[in-house]
Amino acid sequence: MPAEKLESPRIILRLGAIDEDGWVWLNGEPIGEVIFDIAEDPDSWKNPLDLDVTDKLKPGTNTVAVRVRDQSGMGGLWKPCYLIYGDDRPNLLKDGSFEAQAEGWGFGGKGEVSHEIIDTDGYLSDHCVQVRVPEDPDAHWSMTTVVPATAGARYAFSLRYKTQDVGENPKVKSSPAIRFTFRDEDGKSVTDTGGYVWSSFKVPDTTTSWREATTYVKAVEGTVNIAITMFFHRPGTWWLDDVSCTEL
Ligand SMILES: [Ca+2]
Ligand SMILES: [Ca+2]
Repeated sequence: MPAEKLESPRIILRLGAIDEDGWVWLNGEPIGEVIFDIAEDPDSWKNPLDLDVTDKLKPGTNTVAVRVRDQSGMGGLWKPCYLIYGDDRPNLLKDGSFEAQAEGWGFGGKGEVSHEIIDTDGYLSDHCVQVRVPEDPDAHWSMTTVVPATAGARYAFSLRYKTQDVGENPKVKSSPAIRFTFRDEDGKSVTDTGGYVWSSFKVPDTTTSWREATTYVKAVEGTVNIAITMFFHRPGTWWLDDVSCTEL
């Protein structure tokens, strides 16, 4: 822990996901726990546990201890863990909150899809995007944005979402799918294949509250920016908010 980083106004220790129960200590002091409760939160085993460690870290080496108890299926601490520094890691997206009416986004799609920026029921805010995808295997919705990036750096791309009556698309199983294009100054792809890197989220048909999904990418050699496109092929109603891309 470099001493200057301790001056950050807020420091969060993010434990990627604990499957299922977990207890966490920092330098021997208990700082948090998560107890899996299927009625309370059936997804806690795959979601991040964020612990505020502002004023709890010291310069130099700090020791984090995590005890995990698994009682069903696979278990463990199984997603990347890292520190998030207050304002040091700004969202690279121009407007991922949609409070500025989706500045910096390009919208697209095929078929009778529709979207609107609604001013009710955003995630901890007013605005979010509401998307409707019809029952049509050829229809889809897409949203694209571009973020500046540094070759070799790792990035977390995350969003909040809700769904209602989302069904299957017989042609496209992995949806929503996220496409990353690492580009040079001319906008050309710089991956070995000259193509894309794909990721996807497994999302329930209907959610009762906002959920979070996160994926990670590493910018390849020669990257100047990353074009990020989200594709929604599954029919139904989607709400999206607080889309972010941060350098880790
Ligand atoms: Ca388990
Ligand atoms: Ca919002």
